[in-house]
Amino acid sequence: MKRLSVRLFAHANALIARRMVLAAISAAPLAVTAAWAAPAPTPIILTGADRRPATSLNGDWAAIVDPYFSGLFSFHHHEKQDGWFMNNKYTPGESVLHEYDFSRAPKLKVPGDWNMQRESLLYYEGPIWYERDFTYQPKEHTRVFLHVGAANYRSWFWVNGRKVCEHEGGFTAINCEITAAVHPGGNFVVAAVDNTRLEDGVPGLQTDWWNYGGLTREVSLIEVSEAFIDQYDLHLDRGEGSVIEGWVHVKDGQPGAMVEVNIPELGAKATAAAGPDGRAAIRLEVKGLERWSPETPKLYKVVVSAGQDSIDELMGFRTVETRGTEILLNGQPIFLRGISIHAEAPFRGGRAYSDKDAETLLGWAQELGCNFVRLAHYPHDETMLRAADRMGLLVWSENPVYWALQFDNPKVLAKAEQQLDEEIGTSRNHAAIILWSMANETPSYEARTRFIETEAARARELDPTRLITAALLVRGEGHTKIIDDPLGKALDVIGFNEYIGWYEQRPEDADTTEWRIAYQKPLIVSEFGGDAKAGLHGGENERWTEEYQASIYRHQFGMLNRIPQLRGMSPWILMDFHSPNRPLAGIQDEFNRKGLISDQGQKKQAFFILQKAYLEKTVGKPE
Ligand code: GCB
Repeated sequence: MKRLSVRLFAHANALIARRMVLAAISAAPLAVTAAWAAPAPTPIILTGADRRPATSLNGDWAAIVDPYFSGLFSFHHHEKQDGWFMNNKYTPGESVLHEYDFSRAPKLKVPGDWNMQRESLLYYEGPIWYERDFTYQPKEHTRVFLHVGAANYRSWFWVNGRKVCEHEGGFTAINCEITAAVHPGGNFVVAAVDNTRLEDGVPGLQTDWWNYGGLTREVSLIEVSEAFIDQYDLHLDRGEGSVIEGWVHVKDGQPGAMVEVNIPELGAKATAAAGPDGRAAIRLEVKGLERWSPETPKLYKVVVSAGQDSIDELMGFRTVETRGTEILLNGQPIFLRGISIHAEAPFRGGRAYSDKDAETLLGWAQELGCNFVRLAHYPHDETMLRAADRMGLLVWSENPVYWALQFDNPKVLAKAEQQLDEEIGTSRNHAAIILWSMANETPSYEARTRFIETEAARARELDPTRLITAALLVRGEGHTKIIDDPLGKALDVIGFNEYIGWYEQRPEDADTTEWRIAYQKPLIVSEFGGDAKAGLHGGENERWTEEYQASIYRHQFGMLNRIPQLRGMSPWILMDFHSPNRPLAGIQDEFNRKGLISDQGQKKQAFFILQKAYLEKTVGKPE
């Protein structure tokens, strides 16, 4: 205690908090150690978390780089979480953790990946400890959650020395209840985030994007009442078109708890009682509804309430379905003029997380003439989905089942399903999302097919109102390409990636390529393209030039127009993005250069080629 009192902490409040923990340690050292190391409850899924009043914990967090993860695993037994932090907790100056003193540690910004913040962390793959102080006044009958927009890839959280949760998966939100861990005044939160790639991870070891680590999205505290609305689903009924239906789930409510959904602008209100499972079925007759569409992205204020709890949502209502080889939006055939987008921040690089990032990326997509974006290759930030709702861009949302996973490992399936549950559970009320994509370019064999069929069935069960897709690989050589991956059976819409003119053949080979497609279903070409360094000019036959990339695009359109069931496209990709797989010095410099726009916002020739085709509607089926 004496030594603690002479140490300087950033905030006096935090000092008090730590003293209290210290006092507890001296009183009952074993009990506190257990609280620090004990398995923590799993995080919950919160729909509309960003619509709740929140206290931001963004900003500077103290950060300690711990490449051997000694803080979590001791040198005696690596299988057990009993490392330095576990055994001693974070008690600067008072434990054997003399070296691990957050008050002296440099800072990292949250939200933000660590790779782009410090040169020495550019290639870092491993654990980093984060710490931040906060003040809090607990309120009666109020529960509080630590909300983390995303932490890549595994993460562990403690509040005032009590472990509050663990999570795996780098692109979905984490909500840890911390009600029992906080106290009045100064508190502190410690997070360990580890971006080590795992053989049994989702994604696995290989990806064509940078493995950005850290607390990459916003962190906040969210307060709710004792019984609260954790998830809800409201959507326009496909059949009648004048009924909004769905459900609201009340967590820890009394049986029969009353739920209300109110859309003031439509004068529509419904009340329903929650069943024994906490779920209340909702049905609202609506008159004069203006449907959400890319042309009219109308959003309504929707108030969802139960007892003391209430959320103000902003939602659009539309239907999406297939009929034969058509995709129908609000009952009308639509062609998806799209572009693929990574969650890479324009200009500054690194992970995108802000409204401004979303508006820049989606603004470029609109300028290109898009009505559709493929948000590859993992669930994007909530801000991106809100922006898509607002701006009227249809969305393909994707889970990170990418390339080779351990498809025969049931643990991997469980991880993929958990991420799918989180993706659908948090973003199911965005009118913009029309497609859930199960996978990208996975090799066709039995275990893979079973794995993704299982996922697809789960997605359908969770959300029967949207279409299920995946980006498939194409078979065939020369001028006949074949799409017959058995996974196609499980999909509503077939996506496929092809790189004619880049990884194979010449751009002009597209002119004479024919497609054989085993499924009478709508088709989306979910990727095509090639690399070009912005500002590098030369002949059409010179690889890496803007002219070569433009030529790939030009030759694609005729071929695509000869595929009668083509219902959309999302070429690869809107903007150049960091990838360690792209080392070519002077050209790629660790960027995948297939962007139509450079990472610094320079538009390449291909941007204007695609823009013209989209604006003049010379590619795709007339709607
Ligand atoms: C693909 C992948 C995408 C890559 C792209 C490329 O097929 O789906 O993640 O970045 O090709 O540039 O090779």
